[in-house]
Amino acid sequence: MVNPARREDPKQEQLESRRVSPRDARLTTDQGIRVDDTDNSLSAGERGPSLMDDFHLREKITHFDHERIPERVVHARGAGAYGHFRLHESLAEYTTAEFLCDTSLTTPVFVRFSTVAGSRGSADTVRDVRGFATKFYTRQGNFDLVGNNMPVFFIQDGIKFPDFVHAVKPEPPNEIPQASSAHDTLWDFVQLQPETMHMMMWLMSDRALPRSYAMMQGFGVHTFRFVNAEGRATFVKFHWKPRLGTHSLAWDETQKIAGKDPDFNRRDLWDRIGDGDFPEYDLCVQLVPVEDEHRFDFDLLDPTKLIPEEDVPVRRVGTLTLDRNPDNFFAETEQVAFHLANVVPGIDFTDDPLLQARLFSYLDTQLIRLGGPNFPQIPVNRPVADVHNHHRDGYHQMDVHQGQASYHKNSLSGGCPVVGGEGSYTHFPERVDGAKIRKRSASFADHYSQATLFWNSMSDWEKGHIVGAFRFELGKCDHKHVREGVVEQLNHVDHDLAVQVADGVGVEPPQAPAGANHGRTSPALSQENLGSDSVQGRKVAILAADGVDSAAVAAVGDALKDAGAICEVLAAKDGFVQAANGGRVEVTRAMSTVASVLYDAVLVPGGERSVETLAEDGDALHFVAEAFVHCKPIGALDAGIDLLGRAGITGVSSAEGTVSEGGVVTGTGPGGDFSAALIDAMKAHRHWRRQKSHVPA
Ligand code: HDD
Repeated sequence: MVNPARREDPKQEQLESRRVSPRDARLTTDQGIRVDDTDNSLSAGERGPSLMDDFHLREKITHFDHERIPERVVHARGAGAYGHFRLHESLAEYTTAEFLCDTSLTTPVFVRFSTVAGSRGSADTVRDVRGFATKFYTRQGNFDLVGNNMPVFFIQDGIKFPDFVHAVKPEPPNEIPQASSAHDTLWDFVQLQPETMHMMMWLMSDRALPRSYAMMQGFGVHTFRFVNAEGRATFVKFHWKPRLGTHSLAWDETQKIAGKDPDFNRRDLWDRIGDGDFPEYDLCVQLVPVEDEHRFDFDLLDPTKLIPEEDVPVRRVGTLTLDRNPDNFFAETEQVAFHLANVVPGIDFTDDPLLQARLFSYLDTQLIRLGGPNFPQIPVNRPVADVHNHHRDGYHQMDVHQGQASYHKNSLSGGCPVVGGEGSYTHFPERVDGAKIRKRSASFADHYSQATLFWNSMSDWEKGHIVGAFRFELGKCDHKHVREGVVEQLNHVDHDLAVQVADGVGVEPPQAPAGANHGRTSPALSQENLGSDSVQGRKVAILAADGVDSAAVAAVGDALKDAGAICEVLAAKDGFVQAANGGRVEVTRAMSTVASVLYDAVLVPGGERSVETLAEDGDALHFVAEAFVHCKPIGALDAGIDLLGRAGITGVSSAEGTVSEGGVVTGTGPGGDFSAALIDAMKAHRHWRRQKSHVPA
């Protein structure tokens, strides 16, 4: 479904000529010859051998044999979408990049979200960094912002990337564990490479468990360089801020979703776009004048550091809207090729050593993955800007280049294509001077201050989740010295953190802090401060059985839908349930096909017979109890309140009217009050302070 508000989209127009529909078509070979039978091979007699004459058989099998291409060495698992970017505030003072200067322009984009460690078929909800890669099809050529949902990285120098990736990927002897960092090699790497500590704090936080791709931030990570029309440079960090707020799943929940619906995030993105509930993000920049390059207590070129938003404000300059699902996963999402070196005039690199290695790696990897140098001609990768050069031939050349001369300079093609002129890319003439050395800059040496800043900035519940994550991951490590080594590193971040982790993983807690905690915080880092006022796209399960109060289902359901939520009625069987008033309530899904982990909130409407039936149903009781344990908003009306008690949830109010406490909303009668209170509870997304509950689920 395309956003009807969009008038023209040069990328979609370009793709249209490549789209192939089977409608009204006849089955043919690749040579266009109509096929009379595709179910039986050509054979000599009914039970005789197949014949080499059967070109259709041979072609069909051969193509099938060659269907697979290598998966990405990292970020293999992903989901993509098209959209557009609108600029609200011109950055012409800082950059000549046209799409960031002209507020009248709409730039088409393709975005691919991904996990990092798992294979193509791995589950979406693993603990991992999420990739957030955006290809802007600008009129000046493609600009790729290849970022993550965390603002820092594991290592400072790209030469360590293969080491890091080998450590985090499944272990060589048995290829276990899939898509998980909870194993010895990763933590062995971490304990010996303290520059990982800041990123490990992020990875152990809830940021690694996004509820939805529409509810996570994105970051360009590196410091890039803007260059304006006068040639003046400004350092820039790119951020994406989701309009729906930044929200996460519970760790226990993610593990269960990995079995119940391994495509959870992919499906969520697909459904949102299909339903017209388009994910939106603000593009934000942090700008640092070159004169201020050395004013920070860290190096701007160090990708394990962020610039606290309290130090350099984040300016919202434009909005990205994802509004079209791809037609074909392989053709588009699998074949899309991002490359950090795809920049347009006005955007340039810095000497960040991680960034520099990436400039090599992305082009290199596409050559093996996509099979040759012509991958930029694959439809999803093709710029909307004209492409003319003397690159020729190679596997799968799609263009038919005319003319005699494929070299520069030439007179035979009139000197074309002409080099240079207005709008050409000019590299920033940075002055460089130095001896060839292999040595990390002393300005990269502090590995702990920002890890401590992150820890200090967390709310109590976030700290609890981080400690739990470290305990889980280290608890999976067989080697005690690895666990000890990590605890020792954590003691440099924060003593209390190290003691709590040590306590959970059978390691002697450190006696004294390795250094004093600087006590600084950055409130912008805490998810406590990153909510939104919207319940758009949140999924609510309404539990029902025969005898349900259909008026309550309709009233609360309508209020939730008006607020943008999605309501699904769940019952023991598909079809419908008989309402208390004799009518019917349509069932969206049988409860056995779903689970509470696939919903954001639960509603138990009244109707005594319905509640009695649900109370006898283990699936229903577990549904409510589990939602409670995962700190989800729960609404219960009239007799429905009893079901909470039967599910082991104690201390629930049975007072008259609407009562909302800790995300549990009870009501007698589905008045406007109740719906409003439930929607308010849903805005908080989760009521994490509830987590000390002892409800068994
Ligand atoms: Fe990378 C893919 C993000 C460091 C080498 N990377 C890849 C993707 C994302 C990132 C989002 C998936 C793109 C897609 O959807 O197709 N990578 C990052 C970020 C990094 C980073 C934010 C640090 C700031 N990467 C990094 C380094 C190297 C690579 C240091 C190598 C020196 N990355 C690759 C790669 C991949 C890749 C091997 C695999 C598939 C691909 O490129 O197209 O070249």
